[in-house]
This record gives sequence, C-alpha cells and structure tokens, in this order.
Amino acid sequence: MNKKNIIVVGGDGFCGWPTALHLSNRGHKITIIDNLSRRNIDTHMGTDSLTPISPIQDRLTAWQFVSGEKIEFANIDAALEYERLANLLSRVRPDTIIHFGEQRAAPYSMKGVHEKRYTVDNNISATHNLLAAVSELGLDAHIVHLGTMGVYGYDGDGIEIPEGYLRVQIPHDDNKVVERDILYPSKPGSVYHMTKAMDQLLFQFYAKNDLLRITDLHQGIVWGTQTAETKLDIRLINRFDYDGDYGTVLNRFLMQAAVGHPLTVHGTGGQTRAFIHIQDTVKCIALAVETPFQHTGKVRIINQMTETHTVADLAKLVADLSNAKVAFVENPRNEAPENDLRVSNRTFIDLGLKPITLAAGLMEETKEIALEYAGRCKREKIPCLSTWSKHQRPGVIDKAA
Ligand code: NAD
Ligand code: USQ
Repeated sequence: MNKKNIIVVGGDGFCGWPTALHLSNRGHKITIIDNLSRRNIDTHMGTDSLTPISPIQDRLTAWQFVSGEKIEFANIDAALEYERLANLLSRVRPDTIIHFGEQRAAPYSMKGVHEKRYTVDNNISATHNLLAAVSELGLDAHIVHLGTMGVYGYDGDGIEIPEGYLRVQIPHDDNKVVERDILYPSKPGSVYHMTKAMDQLLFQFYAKNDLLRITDLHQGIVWGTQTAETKLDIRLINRFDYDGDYGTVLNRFLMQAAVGHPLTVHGTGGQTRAFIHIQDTVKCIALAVETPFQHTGKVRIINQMTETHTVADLAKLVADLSNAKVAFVENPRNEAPENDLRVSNRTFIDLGLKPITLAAGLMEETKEIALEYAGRCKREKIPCLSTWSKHQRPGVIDKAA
C-alpha cells in the first residue's frame, strides 16, 4: 500500500482521534490540527467525557510509546487562523486531508443565538479556509470530509436514499428529456445539520472550479468508544459524550442504564436513524483514503452507516440487556415523530467493509465503558435542555407522572 502524508483536522475529537491512531498504525504519516475547542466547550459547560481522556500531549506521548510512531500536533483554529493553517499546509504538503474540525452537536447548535452563530461561523469558515488554502497552494491533496446522514432529512417516504446524487429527468422542448445527477435535496433538521448541507455547495464549487479531489462521507450516528488502537494504553482512551447537548442517543442510553437513570426516549421514539460503530468509522475512513480517487469534477459522496433503528427499538434493546426503565419524555426537537429510513451503503460494502452489528457490540460497550466509568457521570448533565424553538419544552423526566 502507498503510504500517505495525512493531515487530520479535528484529530483530538471522538472520531478524529481513533482515526489518526488507526491510520498511523497502518503506516501513514499523520499531522493533527485541532484548536481543542471541544475540550473548551466541556470546560465552559461544566461537562466532561464519561471516559477519562488525557491531555493531547499525553495522548501523543503514549502513542509514540506503544507504537514507535510520532504524530505531529498543531493547535490551530481552522476557522479563524487562515495564515497559520496555510503555512502548515505549505510546510507539510499533505497528499490527504481529513476534515473532522467542526462543531458537531445538533442540540448545542440550537441552544441560543451565540451557539447558532458560532456553529455557522466555525463550520463554514473552517471548511472554506481548507478548500481555499489547498487551491491557493496548488496542493494535489485528496480532501475527505465527515458529513452527515442528516443532510438528507427524514421524510419517511420509503425511498432508498442514494449516495449523494439523484438521477433526474427534466422534460425539455421538442419532447426531449435531459438527464442530470443533482445533489439529493437537503432537508437539515438543525443549524448544525444545515452547516453540513452548506458544506456540500462549497465542495461542489471547488471540485468544479479548482479541480479539487473531494470525498464527502455522509455518516450516521456513531456509537461505541474504543478501537483496537485506543485500547492499547489508558492514556489513549477515546472520549464518550453523554450530556444533553453532545451525548448521542445510543451511548446516552448505555450510560443511563449503567447509572440507573431511565432511558430518555424523545416523543414516541418512532424516529428512525442510521448508525455505525466507531471501529467501522475508522475502517471506512481508511478505505476512503487508501482507495485511489481520480479527479472527475464531481464530489464523491459515500454513505457511511451500517444499520438503521428506531429510537424506541434502541431503548428496548438496552432495557432488555440491563433492566433499565424507559421514560417517554417531551421531544425538545422539531423533528418528525416517526419516519422510515432506507439508505444505500453499497460503496463501503463493495470495498469490503464487514460491519459490527449492534447486537454483537452492545454488551462489550456496556461492560467495558458504561459500567466501568459510571462513577464519573454527573447526573445533572443528563437532561436535554436545548429546545428547537421557544414553544417547545426540554426533554426532562416528569417527576409528577
Ligand atoms: P468532536 O467534537 O468530538 O470532534 C471535533 C474536533 O474538531 C474537536 O476535537 C474540536 O476541538 C475540533 N475542532 C472544531 N472546530 C475546529 C476548528 N475551527 N479548528 C480546529 N479544530 C476544530 O466531534 P466528532 O464526533 O469527532 O465528529 C467529527 C466529525 O464527524 C464532525 O464534523 C461531525 O459532524 C462528523 N460526524 C460525527 C458523528 C457522531 O456521531 N459523532 C456522526 C456523523 C458525522
Ligand atoms: N434522542 C432521544 N433521546 C435522547 C437523545 C436523543 O430520543 O436522550 C433522539 C433525538 O430526538 C433524535 C435521535 O435520538 O431523534 C438522534 O439524536 P442524536 O443526538 O443521537 O443524533 P443527532 O442529533 O442526529 O446527531 C448525531 C451527531 C452528529 C451527526 C449525526 C448523524 O451528534 O454529529 O452528524 O448524529 S445523523 O443523525 O445521521 O445525521
């Protein structure tokens, strides 16, 4: 395999850190860029990862100790420090850039005007700065971006969601029909998801105008915590978000079961979502990076998910494993109460991905993470207090009921 020179933007985060280690383990040269904003948001909100994550310098020292590989780190804000970003790209001259460096929580992005503006400014500027710098420096770097399934929306009409594009037929004069591949219509459900929809247009423009090679991975909700590499030393442990803003649904249910808290199902729990285990996330990204990708003038879009479930089904699965109670709480989000979801994930399956199923991985996650670190949970940080509009109520358990 051709060893690559890779920059990982957002490489201190939940997906970025295990990806950086996995690619380093596969022999690629890795440089992480991260402004540590995710850690700073935790400090500001009084929250913390359920797992005890080490400072970035300790993480890097531990990785060199266990693997013999050195990962470079630069504390750069990709949204605000264009010159420093461009200087680093110019010095490293990467052949691949993986872009995780965005504010990624939907509830955080809906908390208030500050968080909305921060999410838009941070995410759009970070993406655009990267694209502009690669173009300006004339780098032939493959940009791999972590997008989201949520850009497609959840219409629930049973159509299989394709990988990014819809082939449409447009009736034309003289009874002719013109065929086009168009971006699947975006229907984002939060300010955060909206930034991912906006990223798509930035990618389209730079792929066409500046001939940049771009892969956009539309990822589902990531669950699980550890990968083969993060298990090698306690200082490498991955983060596990459980609070009402950053915790995602399945990891929250596992944590709630471990601390004896009812599982907080929003509304009826009829929302169907796409999921992927963190170990499959890192494998998919390695496949995307290592598979040759020539410029075609078109962004390559791949759906990165392995199974779909309703929220209520997830709660039942976790409750059956743990005897936890299920609480149906007010839905603080403006989302369809129920939807179908069928998604094509043909590209990664064809490239050889053998997915970890929920049924196979849940028990290990419960024992090794949720129960192991339950004592670190701050129960007051569990409720989802961020509402999508002023007319909605937080997702808290009604004590009177
Ligand atoms: P995370 O918040 O744990 O990691 C993001 C990292 O990027 C953090 O370390 C943060 O400090 C850094 N960052 C943010 N803005 C930056 C900036 N301006 N400059 C430099 N660094 C910056 O999030 P995650 O869960 O690892 O998600 C990574 C990416 O994957 C995100 O873009 C997210 O939208 C996408 N994604 C995540 C999930 C999921 O379930 N976690 C699912 C689908 C897609
Ligand atoms: N939900 C509950 N109870 C909870 C928490 C959430 O019922 O305690 C429900 C939500 O209302 C929603 C569903 O679970 O219907 C998923 O919520 P989530 O917080 O797990 O996921 P989401 O907000 O969609 O965002 C996460 C990541 C984001 C990523 C996205 C992928 O935070 O970065 O882009 O998953 S996707 O959903 O496929 O777009």
